[in-house]
Amino acid sequence: MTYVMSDLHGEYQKFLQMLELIRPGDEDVIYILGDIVDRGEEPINLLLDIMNRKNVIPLMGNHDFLACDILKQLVKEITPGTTALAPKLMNQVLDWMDDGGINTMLQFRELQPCQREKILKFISGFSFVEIVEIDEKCFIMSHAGLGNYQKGKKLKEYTVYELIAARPDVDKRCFDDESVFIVCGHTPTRNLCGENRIYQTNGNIFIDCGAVFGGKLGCLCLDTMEEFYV
Ligand SMILES: [Mn+2]
Repeated sequence: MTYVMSDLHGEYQKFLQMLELIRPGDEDVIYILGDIVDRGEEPINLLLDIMNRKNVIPLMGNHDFLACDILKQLVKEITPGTTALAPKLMNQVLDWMDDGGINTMLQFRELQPCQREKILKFISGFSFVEIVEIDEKCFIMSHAGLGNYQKGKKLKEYTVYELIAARPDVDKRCFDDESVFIVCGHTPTRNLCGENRIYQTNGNIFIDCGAVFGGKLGCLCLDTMEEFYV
């Protein structure tokens, strides 16, 4: 079976509860469509856990991208002789803190240098788009969907912004072929349909059910289209 979830945002306990519920076997694959870090309680424990699971495939979210970029700079900048950060980096750090980065930064700081390096390398390797074909269906997955969608535009032509940070047009059907679906997180479904549940419309499947915002962690099985919530 192939499962998808997204926007875990440090909700490590909910992730473990979801695994209890779906009980994936060695043959099963779980895609996490980005935003593993920031906002929630245990972003680094969650990353360390995911790193050691062979059947979990993480994709890049805007929070993961930003955290990785800033942490790489901080690791380089903060040496025993550092007394102040460059203003540009300082502003980036402050914006990140405003956007829920505090736990990610503090917990990252507790790690040994080799673990830090391993985590940054791990996040840097997240892919931006994955395509899965199951039976007659094709699922195109990314954190934010296909922003500024245009017919005929190749997947590799989408910018990082369009794949991890754009907001969706829920009324737009992108592919005429009704067996093709775009699966994404990033925008909580409560903002799209008024409820914390997986929302399907016009060939788009939105799966961010607001786990870190008092909603739920949702998970969709792409083989059966069964929905799971914790
Ligand atoms: Mn996001």
